[in-house]
Amino acid sequence: MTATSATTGTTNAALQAWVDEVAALTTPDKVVWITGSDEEIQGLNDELVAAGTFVKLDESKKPNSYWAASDPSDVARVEDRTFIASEKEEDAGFTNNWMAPAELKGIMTDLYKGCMTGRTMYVIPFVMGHLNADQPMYGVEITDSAYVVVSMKIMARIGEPVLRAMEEQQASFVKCLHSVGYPLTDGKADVKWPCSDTKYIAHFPETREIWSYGSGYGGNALLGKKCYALRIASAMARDEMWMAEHMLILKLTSPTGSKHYIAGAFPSACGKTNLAMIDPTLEGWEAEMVGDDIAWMRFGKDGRLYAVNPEFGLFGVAPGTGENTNPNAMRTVEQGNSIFTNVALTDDGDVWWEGMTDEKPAHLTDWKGNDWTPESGVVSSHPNSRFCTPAKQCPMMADEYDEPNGVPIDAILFGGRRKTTVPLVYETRDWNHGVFVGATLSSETTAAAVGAVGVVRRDPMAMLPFIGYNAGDYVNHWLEIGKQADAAKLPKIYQVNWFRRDREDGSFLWPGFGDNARVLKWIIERLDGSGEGVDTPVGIVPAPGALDTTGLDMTEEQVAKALEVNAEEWATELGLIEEWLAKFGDKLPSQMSDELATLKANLEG
Ligand code: GTP
Ligand code: SPV
Ligand code: MN
Repeated sequence: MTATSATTGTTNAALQAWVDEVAALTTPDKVVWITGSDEEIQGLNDELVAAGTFVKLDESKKPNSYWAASDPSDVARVEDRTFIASEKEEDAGFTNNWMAPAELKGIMTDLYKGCMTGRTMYVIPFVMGHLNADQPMYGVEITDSAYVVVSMKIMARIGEPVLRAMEEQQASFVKCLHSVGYPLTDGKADVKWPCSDTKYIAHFPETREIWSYGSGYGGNALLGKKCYALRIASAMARDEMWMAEHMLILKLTSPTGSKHYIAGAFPSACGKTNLAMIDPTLEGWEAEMVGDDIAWMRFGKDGRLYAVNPEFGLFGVAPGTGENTNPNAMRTVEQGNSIFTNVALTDDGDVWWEGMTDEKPAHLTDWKGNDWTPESGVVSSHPNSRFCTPAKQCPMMADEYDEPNGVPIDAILFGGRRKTTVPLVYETRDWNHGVFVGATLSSETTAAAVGAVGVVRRDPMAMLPFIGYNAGDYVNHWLEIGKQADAAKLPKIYQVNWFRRDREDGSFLWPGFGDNARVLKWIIERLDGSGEGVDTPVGIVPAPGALDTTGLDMTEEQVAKALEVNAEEWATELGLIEEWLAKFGDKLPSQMSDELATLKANLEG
């Protein structure tokens, strides 16, 4: 295909050449350069409605919003189909699937041949982070999915202004190629959610390229997010001494007006969006969101770590989001301009999911398109159903979100879902101890990725599925970051666990959500030097009475249970940690062996 069959083109020569090359390979009917204008996006939404992919929601309930149901096989990230194709296998490491780049490109080139037949090829220029950043982080996604285009419009800064800047700077960019893998050969009719049984989510870290095939689901298809902003960016960050992390960014203002910025790394579907949008139950505390999923952190001139949220939208887990748990998310999606995927549709043109309201609607269309009633005996919404909504619509978005240099981070939280063992909160002794706690972080698996749910696995820094290189080198990079600044300027590191259960009745020991502000308050008091803590073998936990439980319906004994460091549980944990660290082989930084020895001695002591 030549540039003349495109609706427009670009004076960025490298980009034009790549677009021509992909069009020649994938043979779309036409090429459309996405400008990002409202009219253009409206046109695509209308096309998606006509194709049956979208159902438009009632304007009076959710203005300018759409419901989509995916193919039931295409509902989450596919970790076993995700590849880090570095030149050397060792550079992908034991946590990643690896294939030689030439071999993988060979296989995928065959798949891409003619894969856009009968379709439109969209070219989406985008920037992760701010267009006026010191070093704007450009990408271009080529896709044959209109669903991807309208989702990218929400999730990233895209279109005309980005392309013009790329042209002025003749900027380099991350090449992101995506196809749903469903060519309409010989006039074959389209389906509501085209995808393929053959899926590849491929990353080429050395050449900064992403090739995705066969899935339309968020993390597999919106390539600016996990593929670029975490996997490729983590490799860039290693080379350039910064950090690309799976973290929320939260601003907290205390009743006396002191401001703190906290970053938190929790695995997928383990509470980042909820903490980023927290509605504190403590009088006088104000929370504002800076980011809910990804943080890029760089050292500022003052030697502190500054974090920016490179995204433009929120791609949040729907189930469990409701007035009682996350009112700020409800306020965000109510304004409309959103896409809801794999939730249930109400009879009056709105959406519903488990946990939105206590009372269940009498009738729904479930995510599989079936009639649903409270007696159906199945959930109405897929556990990984998602809302895709503009970040700026969140009523508690911090002004600092627009600050290209980001916010200085005071504390980093590592968290996960653990029924046992891990206390509600503890403080690490220093940066290296914090890195050890991050490197050995664990969580029960969730529906955010295809596979078993509820199985405890190690998830270093909540980045297991997102580290774009060798995990040993990644842990070492964290240690190197720690050497770049005075200890006093580095964030303090904490572990938290909102998900611990009562051993007797299996209920959550901690109410979570807005009450997590009580834990944040203790952390801030520790930063200010006023919070009281007691030493345990694993770290410092709040002293009895140090956690503000005013107005909380919990006995002292229950609080103690949530904070307990249980010797038996930790003996088991130590064995699991040792097994995990052994997998790093000679890539395990010696500091981690030292920390392990300290933990062992503390537990035995
Ligand atoms: P990704 O977008 O997949 O990276 O997930 P996330 O880390 O942003 O997770 P999210 O905040 O969407 O939470 C996932 C699920 O955990 C939701 O169903 C929440 O209701 C639930 N959850 C979040 N915070 C808490 C909490 O403090 N306590 C309990 N019990 N559940 C929580
Ligand atoms: C996650 O799985 O961690 C998500 C959703 O945030 S996705 O972007 O689809 O990966
Ligand atoms: Mn995530």
